[in-house]
Amino acid sequence: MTTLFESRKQQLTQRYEALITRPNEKMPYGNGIYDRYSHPVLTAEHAPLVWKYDFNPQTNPYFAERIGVNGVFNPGAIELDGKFYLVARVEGNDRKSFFAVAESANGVDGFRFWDHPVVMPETEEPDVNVYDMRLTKHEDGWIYGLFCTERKDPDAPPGDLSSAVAQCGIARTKDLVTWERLDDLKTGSAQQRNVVLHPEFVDGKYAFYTRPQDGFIDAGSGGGIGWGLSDSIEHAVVGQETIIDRRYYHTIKEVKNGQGPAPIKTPRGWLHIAHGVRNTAAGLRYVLYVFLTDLANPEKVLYAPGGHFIAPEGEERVGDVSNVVFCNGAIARENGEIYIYYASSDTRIHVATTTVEQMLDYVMNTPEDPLRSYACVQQRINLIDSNLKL
Ligand code: M1P
Repeated sequence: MTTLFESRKQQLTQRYEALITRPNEKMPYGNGIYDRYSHPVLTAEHAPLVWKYDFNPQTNPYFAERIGVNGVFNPGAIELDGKFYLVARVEGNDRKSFFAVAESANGVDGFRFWDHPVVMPETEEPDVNVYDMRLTKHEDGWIYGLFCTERKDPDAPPGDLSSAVAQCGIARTKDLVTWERLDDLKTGSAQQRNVVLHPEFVDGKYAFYTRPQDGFIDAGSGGGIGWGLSDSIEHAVVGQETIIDRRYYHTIKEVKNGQGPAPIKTPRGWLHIAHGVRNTAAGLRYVLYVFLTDLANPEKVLYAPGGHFIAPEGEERVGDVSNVVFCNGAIARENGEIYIYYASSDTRIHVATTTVEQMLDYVMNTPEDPLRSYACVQQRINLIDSNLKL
């Protein structure tokens, strides 16, 4: 007679394999800028069963879940030897996040996690939580992973068990398996999140995109996406941070913003995907936007299309932190294809595909935000009138 253990194990294994091998189709129509897909590429359900269940019938007769996975989101992304790798943020039911690598042959479906999560070494000051890795293939030959390391605020008053300090952790690897942890980045800011390493040396130094902020949640006086140089990567220090992409009143990045993946090098400049945050009666709303910076001076913005590039749609709008899209991973292939991995509502991961040509067309031909309703109407009338003349 089949035991409960055996039948549950068999059913769940079949369901898991069906999920991993499910084809993912391009959604019809698109917007001419990128294509969305019918299914997320990674979800909590993609976590291998051996991560969650005790497979021993003696100790787990009900084949019950022992260590749950709550969400899989905000991945770093990289192509190695023609394969697509995501270093996802996996959040356990216990709210702690860790990193795990999933790989796919085509970048849109078939993502399967490796057997073991990443073992990220700690510094002398242990991390309480780590998340949101940005991967950079640097010209020095290493693959760097920069991520947020979060620890309890030592200055929080007694009883305040929520205040935290966020800083930038730095690790490097050659194969995504073995990671060498370096010193956390030092800057003049009380808190840092969304720090990204530029792929090339600038003036012979390591260059960082930063996001200075006063509080754990509030950007406060942190004016936007910052930029700074460091002599060393092993003991990285950014002495001077310059704001290169500011926040503005009544825009999609009014409350805060942050650099997404490492910028993509194109013939016309560095292509940046970033997130912008505004407040609403229903809470914060996170959308993605794009800008292009100068090839020789990556801190100089050349084009900045107004408005959002990707905003949460349909099921993307709902999750643990609803009304959020967030991107810290993209893959630009030699053939000009770009795979943008974005997470929705701190819950699951999607892909949008486009090309360098389409993105340059978007970034160079979309008007800037004119910052006032009257000016927006003029901008739209110009478009209408030139269309009606055709
Ligand atoms: O919950 C939305 C996002 O909030 C933070 O991003 P930011 O620092 O820009 O506010 C991060 O915790 C991120 O992981 C999360 O997706």
